[in-house]
Amino acid sequence: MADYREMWRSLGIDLESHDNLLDILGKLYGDIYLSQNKRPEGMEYLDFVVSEVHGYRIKELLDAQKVGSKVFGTFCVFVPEELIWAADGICVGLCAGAEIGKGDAEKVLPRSICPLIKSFMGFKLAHLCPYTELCDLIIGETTCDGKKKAFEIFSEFKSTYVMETPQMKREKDYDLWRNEVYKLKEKVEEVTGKEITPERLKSAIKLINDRRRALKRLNKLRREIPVPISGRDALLINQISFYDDPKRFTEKVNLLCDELEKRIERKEGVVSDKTVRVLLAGSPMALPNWKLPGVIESSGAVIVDEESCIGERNIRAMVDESGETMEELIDALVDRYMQIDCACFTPNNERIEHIIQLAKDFKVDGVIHYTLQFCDPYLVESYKVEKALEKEGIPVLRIETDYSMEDVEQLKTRIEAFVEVLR
Ligand code: BJ8
Repeated sequence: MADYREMWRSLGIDLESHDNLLDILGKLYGDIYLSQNKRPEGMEYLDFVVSEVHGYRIKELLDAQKVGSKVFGTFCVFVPEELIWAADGICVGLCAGAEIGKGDAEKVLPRSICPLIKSFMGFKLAHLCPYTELCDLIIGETTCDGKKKAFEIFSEFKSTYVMETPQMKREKDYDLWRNEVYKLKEKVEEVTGKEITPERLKSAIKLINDRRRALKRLNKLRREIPVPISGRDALLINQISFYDDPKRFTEKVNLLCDELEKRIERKEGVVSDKTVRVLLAGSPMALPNWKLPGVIESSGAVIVDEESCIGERNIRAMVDESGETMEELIDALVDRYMQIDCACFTPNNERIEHIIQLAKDFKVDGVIHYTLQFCDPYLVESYKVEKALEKEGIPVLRIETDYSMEDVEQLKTRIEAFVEVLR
């Protein structure tokens, strides 16, 4: 990696702690990713992106800012990023998947709050995320109570705008959300100084739909037996989709899919066709949260799909591209985003239907339902998920964990036992 220390210093990054962070991440990546056998060649690009996660991409974003672009950071797939790209802005999904700056975060947040929230606060307070530092605006949302309240505190340290997300899907909730989408459009126009015209919005919708199409294509290939790519690699690709340049990323994922299709023709899997197949469902796995996938795939199973926001939930629905007027295009965004089946909604039966459908489509032997500690929406919903899966005769294992490595051995014991039963 080139020497980026001057660039990080200019962003106010705590260089010493940052060096430690990169060392730890490098080692973790080596253990979980580079140790895998039969990885597709197309993963080289993803390895490069990860190795330059705080380098090359940050430089690209700073260069874009120098010529007038604005960068927006988000923490939820509910933010309609098409509006940002339509104003020549750049949207980055910020990392919140590591136990970073925990001590700093716990000075302003309760200890018993979800690790994802603690992580985004910790990254900011410990000055360890160049993305957060360079963002012109952070867009938060009122999805769960923890996040909603945490953004009040976060906004003391970084310019933050919060969207109100509905909790139900009635007519009046659609109206509320439509209103919020229009308000975000105005906010983005104010920050960027660019007018979002129907033409620009239409082309931004196509840009992001293309990325979703490529990820959908990748996911579909994972239905094959033997599966041509590991769950760890597929998760990584989904994680990177949140911050890489969308056009370049889409091209690379499509190239990878070409390679995987050839593997499938040759019946060449990343693991044998006898390997236990699992669906991983539940709370999102933000970068660099690789703990559980690492444990599962070193316990004799392969993850063939993720029912999560860093996976299916983010790519399932497309935005209708046929609209011409601003009203039609905004309505298309509203309809698409209201199809998200986050556990923050009540009722949320469609999520349970989706999980059952995915379990069948991906021919899984069992489901691992994963929840982050203190994530009430997914923890509470796991009861209904488990009941529905049992009714279908699909074995399920419920796991609740955080970002620390302390429970790895315990997780391994439970998962190995589950895999043994499935086998
Ligand atoms: S659309 S899942 S990305 S809110 S912060 S709910 S882990 S307690 S992130 Fe999410 Fe949007 Fe929904 Fe997806 Fe739980 Fe933590 Fe809340 Fe969380």
